[in-house]
Amino acid sequence: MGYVKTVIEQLHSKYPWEKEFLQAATEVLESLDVIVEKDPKYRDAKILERLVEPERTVVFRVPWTDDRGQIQVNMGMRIEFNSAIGPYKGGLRFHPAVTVSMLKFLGFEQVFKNALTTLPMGGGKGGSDFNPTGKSENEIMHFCQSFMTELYRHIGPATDIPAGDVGVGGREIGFLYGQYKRITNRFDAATLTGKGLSFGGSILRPEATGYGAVYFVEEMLKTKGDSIQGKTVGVSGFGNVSWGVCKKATELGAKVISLSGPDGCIIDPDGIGTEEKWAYMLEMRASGHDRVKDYADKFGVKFYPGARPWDIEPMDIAIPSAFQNELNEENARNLLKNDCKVIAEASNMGCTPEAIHLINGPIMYGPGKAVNAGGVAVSGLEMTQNTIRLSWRPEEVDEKLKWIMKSIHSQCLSAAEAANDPGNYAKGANIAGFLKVAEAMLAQGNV
Ligand code: 2IT
Repeated sequence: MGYVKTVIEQLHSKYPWEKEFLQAATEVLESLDVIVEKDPKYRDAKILERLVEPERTVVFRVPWTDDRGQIQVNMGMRIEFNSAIGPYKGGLRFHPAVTVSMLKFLGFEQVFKNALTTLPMGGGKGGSDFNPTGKSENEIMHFCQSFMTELYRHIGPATDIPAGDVGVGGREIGFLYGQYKRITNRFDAATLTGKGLSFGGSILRPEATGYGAVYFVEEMLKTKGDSIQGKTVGVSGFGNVSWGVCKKATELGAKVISLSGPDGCIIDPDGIGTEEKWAYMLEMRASGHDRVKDYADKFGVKFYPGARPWDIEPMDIAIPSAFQNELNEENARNLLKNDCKVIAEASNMGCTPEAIHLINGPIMYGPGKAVNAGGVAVSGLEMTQNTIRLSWRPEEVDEKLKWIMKSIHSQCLSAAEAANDPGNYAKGANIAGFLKVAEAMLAQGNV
């Protein structure tokens, strides 16, 4: 049996309950077929078997007291997946659905994504099943402090550098950093990224994932002699990533018509394109209610309870920006029917495998690990600024972000071309990321 197939089968029999992780790993491994079957060095060094097993996983208890004085207990975790090319780097997700499987899928994707950024960062991910919805600021702070009281011993500027993800934004990073500094008595700014501007954060980090995604889409369209100008864009979610997409897509002349939340979605035919609307998105997120209906009430547009934005109005570009598997086969079929040109995942693993199977080819498909890498890339720039104790100007950071997204785009295209599958960004991203990590692993021996 082929090497890739063997490793996929081993993984399925070893961790049959880890659904999301198996989904992510299978997708990546299958696209490495062309590379690893023709050169025995990968099989001899057991590179794939090592790649799919995290270097270290820390699981811990997070006890805290809520506003009523009741004791609460959550699960905390950090998965240090791969440090071949740099210290572990990746976000923290606070969400009630968080499991080992979810964090393993995110950590695994992060390894390849970080390799694509051109920066020296390994991959990791962490989080908790803590549900931030409806919690007071006091409860959030106490939870973050308790979480860091264990996490601090596993992280540091040369070891592991967490950041935000779903449920963890600037406010949470502030609380986490404060507790880290208090316990260690060190101002190690490069231990966390996404910090506030007043204590070592980078300009443009909040915008970076969304801006980067739009830059990537612009590069994709450019290969067809097209551009984002005048296009209709559908977005899901209403958090940090969606906010950045709305701002940059509008700036480049597109119209963003949708947002979504756990309660449903909204369609704004005038476009989510004003400072007032963007500020309101931040307000909705900060409220902790986690519902998008508020936008419809505020701006007098239509709310669709329980619906996803993909099927309601035709869109030229679909940018899932909320969660994994948020665009399925049926959504993909409708997008195809409505003549959608680009589907670009700003969320990690935004599309289901069945959706990807349908769209990759007929529609230009950008995988999360390439499209959303601008976020972690600017985190890398934040670490550098912390290390050299200097803050770059907004134009400097933006220029570096643009350059990195262009580089990721061309790495994907070149790798896809070399694999005889031109235009397959998903395959190209996996191969280009793999080659960088595998080379470092081979050079460093069996560790
Ligand atoms: O999925 C991601 O790349 C992130 N949540 C950002 C990670 C980071 O370290 O900035």
